[in-house]
Amino acid sequence: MFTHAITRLPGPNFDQGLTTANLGSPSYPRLLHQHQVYLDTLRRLGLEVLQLNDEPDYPDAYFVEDTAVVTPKVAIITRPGAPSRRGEEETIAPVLGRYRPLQRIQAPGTVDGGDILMVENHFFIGSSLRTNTEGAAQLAQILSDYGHTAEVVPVAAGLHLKSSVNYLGQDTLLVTPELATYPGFKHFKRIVLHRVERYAANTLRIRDTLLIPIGFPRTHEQLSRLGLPLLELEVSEVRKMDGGLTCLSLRF
Ligand code: CIR
Repeated sequence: MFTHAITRLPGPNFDQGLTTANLGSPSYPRLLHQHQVYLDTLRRLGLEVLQLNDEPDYPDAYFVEDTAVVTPKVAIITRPGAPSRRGEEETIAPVLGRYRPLQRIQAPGTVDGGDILMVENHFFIGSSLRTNTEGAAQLAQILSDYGHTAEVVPVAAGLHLKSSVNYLGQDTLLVTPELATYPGFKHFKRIVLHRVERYAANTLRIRDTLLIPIGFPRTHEQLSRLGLPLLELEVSEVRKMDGGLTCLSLRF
C-alpha cells in the first residue's frame, strides 16, 4: 500500500508542454486549482505528499509519474522518451534516494513511467513512442534483479500504456475495448470502458478509494459496483496537455 506521493507544482509556462489533445487552450489558474484539489485529496486519503517546485526549463515536469518507476524494493529513474523532457528526472532522483535504492535507465534506452503498470509483484511495460525496446529490456532486467516479474505490452493507441489500462486492486483491470482481449490480461477480471469514455481508463486507486476523472457517467456506474468509495476529480486542463490522474504523482 502506498504511503507517500511526490507531486510538482505546474509552472506558468505549462502550456509550452507537449500535447496532441486539441481540446482548446488551457488555463493556468484552473490548472493550479485542479492540481491543488488533487494534492489535497491525496493528503486527505492519508498519503504524505512531497510537493516539489516547478521547473522553469521543463513545462511538462508536473507529470512526475514519467520520471521514475517505484516498487517496494527499488526506484528506477527513467530516461524520458521525449527529448524535451529529458532532465526532469534529475530533481526526482535525490528525493526518491531517501526512500529506495536507485537504479537508472541508460541511453539509448527510454522509458516513461506512464507506460509502466504495476500489478502487485508483476509489471506490464508498455512499448510505445516513449518507451523503446532497449528501455523496456533494461527495466525488465532491473525489475527481475529485485525479484519482480515483467512483460512487455505493445501500446497501439494513446500516449502511454496507462492511458488505456489501470489496476484497481481485487484482481481487476479497468481497460479500453482495444486492450481488453490482450492475452496477458486474460487472468484478470476486466471492466471494459465504453468506447466514448476511454479517457476514464486513467483512474487511480489510493488506499481504498478510486479517483476518477469527472464527466464519465458510464464508467462511474461500472465502478460503483466494486463497492469502493469513488471520488470524481476535475482534470480538464491536465487533459488538454495529454495528462490524467496517474501522471500527476509518483506513489510509493
Ligand atoms: C507529455 O506529452 O509528455 C505530457 N504533455 C503528458 C504526459 C502525461 N503523462 C502520463 O500520462 N504519465
